[in-house]
Amino acid sequence: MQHLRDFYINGGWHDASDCETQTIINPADEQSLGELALGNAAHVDTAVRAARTAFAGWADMPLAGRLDLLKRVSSIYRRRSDDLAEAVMLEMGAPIAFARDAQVAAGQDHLDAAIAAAAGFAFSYPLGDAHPIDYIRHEPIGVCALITPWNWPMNQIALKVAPALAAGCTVVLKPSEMAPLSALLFAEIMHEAGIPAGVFNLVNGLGHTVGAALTSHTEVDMVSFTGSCRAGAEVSKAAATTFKRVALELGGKSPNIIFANTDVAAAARRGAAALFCNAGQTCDAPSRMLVEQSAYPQVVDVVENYAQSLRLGDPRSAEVDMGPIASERQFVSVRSHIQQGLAEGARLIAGGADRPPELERGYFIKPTAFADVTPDMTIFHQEIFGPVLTITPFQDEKEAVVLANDTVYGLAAYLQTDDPVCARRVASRLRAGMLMLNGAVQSIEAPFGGYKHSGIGREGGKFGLAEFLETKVIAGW
Ligand code: TXE
Repeated sequence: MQHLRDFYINGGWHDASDCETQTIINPADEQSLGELALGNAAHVDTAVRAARTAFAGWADMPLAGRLDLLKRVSSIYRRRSDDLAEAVMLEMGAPIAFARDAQVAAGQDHLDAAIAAAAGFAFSYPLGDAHPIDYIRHEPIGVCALITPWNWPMNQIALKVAPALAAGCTVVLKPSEMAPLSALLFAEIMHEAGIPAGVFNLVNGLGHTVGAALTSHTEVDMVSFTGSCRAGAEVSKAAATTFKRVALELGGKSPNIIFANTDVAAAARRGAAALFCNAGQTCDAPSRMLVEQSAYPQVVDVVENYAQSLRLGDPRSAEVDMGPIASERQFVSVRSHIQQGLAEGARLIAGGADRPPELERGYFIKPTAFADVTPDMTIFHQEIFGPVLTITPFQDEKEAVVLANDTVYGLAAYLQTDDPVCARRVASRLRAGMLMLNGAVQSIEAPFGGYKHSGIGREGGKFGLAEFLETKVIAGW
């Protein structure tokens, strides 16, 4: 793998071979994929200053010029999709078909959606007839630090880089230190597209060093972060003293309410499939299934059969539905949640904490489901971020809403019912940023983000673009 010991700064590859390194581990076989250079505050400073110097020219470039460049990025990204998919598979264990058709494809979709959103965005306009002298301009906020995680690496990078650049901002990207391979290919793509020096920079490193240096740097105007609530809180605190704008996309424990009046088997299967895809490592996964009592035994049955039918194994194989968990740290954490569920008395209906016997190496966890999970249990509340589904019965609509909202998170909520009046009533009572009714999936232009501890701000389409803009009024225009 090229560039593991380089950072991309000011339009070129910056040799970082004298830095400390971290071994990148393939979660499917626990073997080394290479040594990644870990940057420090001095590298961050160099990258941020390059971004600051480039800002005026990039922000002044007509929108069409910025979008032409992003279109070149999009077309090179398309051409290099197989390389990106291979990198995602190696670094975080996604099965190759899923890596290509979901993980890398999502990045492509976000690149194209950001271009379309910016092309149709009203960056300036008179305030209105009642205020003829006031003119509104939305201007790029400045230098942005973009900090991304390992679970959907290309999705999250494209979802931040593309709108930031379209808005006229310059950026320093710090990808996850656990999944840096696809990010380095992304920097190669930016370089080949001809991104002007300093507009896009990448520094690899750890959260408490490179991440912290970015969030406290006086020349950074905004931090857009996706990751854990723990790190999100640290980012907010570090950013506060220099009054940066902070956008946070954090965790979730999203409820999936299934009423008995719907096609219960289809709803249960769909819910389980959505949770187990990407081995449960998706922030808006429907990880808490809430089921109307009369449909409960049937749902438990369907989930049990579905979980047991999934094929776990080598992500290089086309015959595999689920790969390993992305890292040893996550592997340990997910297994301890499963053990906790057992200790607290939840009924294990599929999977468990033991390694699958046929997979001695790699961070594999069997698709796991617990029934009879009650709100006093830890697994009902904590984000597990692995292939672990909980199922809880409810008596009526009122109890379903109370259970669904009984969480510090508010990212997504899923609702299955054949009664449209009930669907709208319940949808309006759920405290979450994204509501999916009867298997509908939000469009790529829709706002992505959550209430409560799930974060601050929205990504995607025109909503994501707006996060990177300041608002100015010019009176007397
Ligand atoms: O996340 P971290 P981890 C949740 C999920 C998972 C848990 C832990 O529940 O089990 O978080 O995952 C950078 N200042 N999500 O430990 O540490 C870090 O280097 C600045 C949900 O891997 O938050 C990496 O680039 N940056 C989530 C990024 O934050 C810091 C996706 C994510 O790492 C930092 C991932 C600091 N002080 C995990 N500390 C989602 N919302 O999709 C860390 N980082």
